[in-house]
Amino acid sequence: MAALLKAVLSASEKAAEIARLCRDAEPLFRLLVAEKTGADRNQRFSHDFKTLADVLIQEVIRHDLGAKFPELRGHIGGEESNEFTNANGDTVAVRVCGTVGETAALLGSVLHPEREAAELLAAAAHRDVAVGDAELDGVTVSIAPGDVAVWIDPIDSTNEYIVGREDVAPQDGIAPSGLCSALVLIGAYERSSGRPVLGVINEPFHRRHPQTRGWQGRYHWGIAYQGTHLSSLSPPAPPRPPPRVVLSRAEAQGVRDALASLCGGHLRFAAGAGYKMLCVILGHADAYVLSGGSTFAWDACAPHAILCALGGGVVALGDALRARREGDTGTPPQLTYNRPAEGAVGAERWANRGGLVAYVHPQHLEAVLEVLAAVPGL
Ligand code: 2IP
Ligand code: CA
Ligand code: CA
Repeated sequence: MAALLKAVLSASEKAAEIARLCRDAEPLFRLLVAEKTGADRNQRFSHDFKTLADVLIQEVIRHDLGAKFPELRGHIGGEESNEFTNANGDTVAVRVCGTVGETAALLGSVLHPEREAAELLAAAAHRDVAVGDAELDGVTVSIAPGDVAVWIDPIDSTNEYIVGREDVAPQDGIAPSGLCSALVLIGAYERSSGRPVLGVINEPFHRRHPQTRGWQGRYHWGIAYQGTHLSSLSPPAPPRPPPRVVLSRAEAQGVRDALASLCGGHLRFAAGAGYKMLCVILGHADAYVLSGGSTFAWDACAPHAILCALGGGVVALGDALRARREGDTGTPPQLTYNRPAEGAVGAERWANRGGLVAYVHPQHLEAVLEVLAAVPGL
């Protein structure tokens, strides 16, 4: 398992490098800005540049993990489809090729005439990124890569990534929006049960180096496998009521009102599904509630594994409320990651349809479910 963890961390670091490169290297940043301002947008290719960055990052992670663990090939899924249509109307499958030159040529066929941009991206895709983290040598849990599958969200909170605001002050540790909520999420789940077992969250834009002003990232990981719970984070502080809850700005009014009455002044709003779960992981919030189906397996798998490693989890809100109303007093069902939703097509197959609650302390989960059970229509 340590080998798998190291490989996932290295892949997340390479992904973070590419995400930073797209904001730092002028030929790439120009394309991002064109997208943000709408200037020249979608003129060159039928997808936006943001999507190309996402697709490339996902393919780099898929390539690197598959190269190290052939048993994982065919079991690495992600948010993005890798098919692009270029200006000539040809369909190009974005992938990491055998050499940097071949990858540059392939990306060039999508990005034409932006040759420099294609070369910069190809070089980053082929760069070796090693993780020198001595702590990992002590991780001895072993799990066969052939027993797990992977979900990737190459960049979560893409809107914040594009807009790129750096001046949003955090409130009690939670940034309401901004570049810091753009994250790389890589989660592994057990193929047979669908339970999350390993998660990595990489924050490419954690902070600016005080002297060089260059971006410094950081990562967090967790393993919850067959009774072993390990994490890069310190154990959570004991629970203190009332729970501090973080929500999407798009959350339904009835849910907001119910939770506001539960947590008084402690209701917070933030961008990014992954970032809100990270806020719970880091202890800035006690729960993240989402009543709708606007997150997907790739949003939740990695944070969920880390939450499980810390003694918490992510429950399926709709199922939990149904069971509760039927008088079931058992442990609410956790989200799982191996079964598509019946009757759904496309990305919707992997939507967390009934919403979710992410938490560390079961007491906080219980308090949240109790008030939500009284919300009509939920
Ligand atoms: C999105 C992103 C959004 C989130 C949405 C996710 O993923 O995290 O910010 O909405 O649920 O699916 P909100 O910010 O309202 O929580 P992506 O950026 O990868 O599309
Ligand atoms: Ca996402
Ligand atoms: Ca994404």
